[in-house]
Amino acid sequence: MAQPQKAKSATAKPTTAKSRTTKPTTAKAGPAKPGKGEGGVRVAEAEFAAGAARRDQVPSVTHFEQAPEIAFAGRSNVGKSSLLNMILSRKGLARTSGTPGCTRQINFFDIQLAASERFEAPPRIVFADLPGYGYAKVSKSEATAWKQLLEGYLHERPTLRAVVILVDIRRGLEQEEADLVEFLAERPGIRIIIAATKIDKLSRSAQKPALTKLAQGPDGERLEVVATSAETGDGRGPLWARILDACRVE
Ligand SMILES: Nc1nc2c(ncn2[C@@H]2O[C@H](COP(=O)(O)OP(=O)(O)O)[C@@H](O)[C@H]2O)c(=O)[nH]1
Ligand SMILES: [Mg+2]
Repeated sequence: MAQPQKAKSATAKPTTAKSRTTKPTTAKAGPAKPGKGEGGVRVAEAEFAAGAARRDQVPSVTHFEQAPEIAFAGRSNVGKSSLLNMILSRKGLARTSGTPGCTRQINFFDIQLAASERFEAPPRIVFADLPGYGYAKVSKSEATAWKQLLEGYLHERPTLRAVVILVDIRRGLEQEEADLVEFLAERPGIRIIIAATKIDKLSRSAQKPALTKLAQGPDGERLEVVATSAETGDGRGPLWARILDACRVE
């Protein structure tokens, strides 16, 4: 992992998010769309770092040198693994359609970003893949244990900057997601990003009203929504832009 050196020069430079529109694009983007600005985020390294099924297994933030952390939450089958692979430009890093048994833990991914002149990005970032909350057919004691793990993590993780809540564009925000939004409202320092998944399943004309509806939070507040498709690569740039923006705020 020799990447952080290279990335240092990018953080030292006083680049702002705005400058990206004026610079010529050179970096290649992820799987599908080259796009502009953060669409060109290049993931130099991404590796599975740890899995935590219990509180005491959660790696300490010093293990990641206090790197900003972004968590991903969503019910099973929403397309979480596919989206993680898409934005990381890695095919099999997060397992798609894995057995539920594999996802009942928080999985931490250690990510090194390549430096870019077009946007400011931390050299290192951690993604936490949260297990599906609430839905799986498990025993009550098991469900309680997950809830404690999840809520403890969300409450106490000092480096957590944002939670990306994945919602299938065809289903919209349901009770479980609304509960999570409300839970997170208690920690205003943590950004909430709604990622609408599988937008390729709807026609363009049907996407717009569905997205507008999604932006309506449980208490009538506006939520930040990004439309994504792991199938086409749509939304990679906008999602990275929000993630990097959340990383910039201390
Ligand atoms: N059409 C379409 N299918 C998707 C998309 N993302 C995921 N899927 C499919 O949805 C299913 C569940 O995806 P997966 O990533 O395993 O969901 P997870 O359980 O939330 O991790 C798989 O069959 C994927 O191929 C997408 O953007 N478009
Ligand atoms: Mg999965």
